[in-house]
Amino acid sequence: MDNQIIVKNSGFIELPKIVDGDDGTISIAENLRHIPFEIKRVYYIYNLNNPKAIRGKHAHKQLEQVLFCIAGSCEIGIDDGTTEQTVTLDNPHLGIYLGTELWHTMKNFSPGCILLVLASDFYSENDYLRDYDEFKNYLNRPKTQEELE
Ligand code: T46
Repeated sequence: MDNQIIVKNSGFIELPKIVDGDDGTISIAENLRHIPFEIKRVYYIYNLNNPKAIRGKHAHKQLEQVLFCIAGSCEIGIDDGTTEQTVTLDNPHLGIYLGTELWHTMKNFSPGCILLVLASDFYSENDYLRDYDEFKNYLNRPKTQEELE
């Protein structure tokens, strides 16, 4: 895994873990303690049987999320419009925070990969930027006074 994330609005999230030897490990994610927002939605992506699958390919205007690969591994590509980076997720207690306005992709899923996502809001298609040019235009939009403060 890359040691450092340089793309803006993003970063690693390391959850505490309680290791019970060969009897298992517990990782814990609490609202506003380990996760930097109120969790309103949880979803998970699995049955990734197509090794060439590339998911994501969009950005969010307002939504914040944390992604954990709780089984197997995958790669997360992130792009803030200026800087791009690819991060490998291969440890259930190490996640990646994706803030607003980040183009992201998920790919190179290992067999049995399960991606768990904690999200700051309910699903809304209006929050998606699903076209890369639309994403770039959104980044370059004139900012409101509220956004500038
Ligand atoms: C994201 C990455 C990390 C819903 O109806 N409700 C939901 O909560 C979600 C997550 C999806 N959907 C529907 C919308 C589409 O018709 O499920 C379908 C597939 O969604 P999408 O193509 O956006 O899936 P991914 O894997 O490309 O992206 C998902 C999240 O949608 C997205 O917010 O950031 O995981």
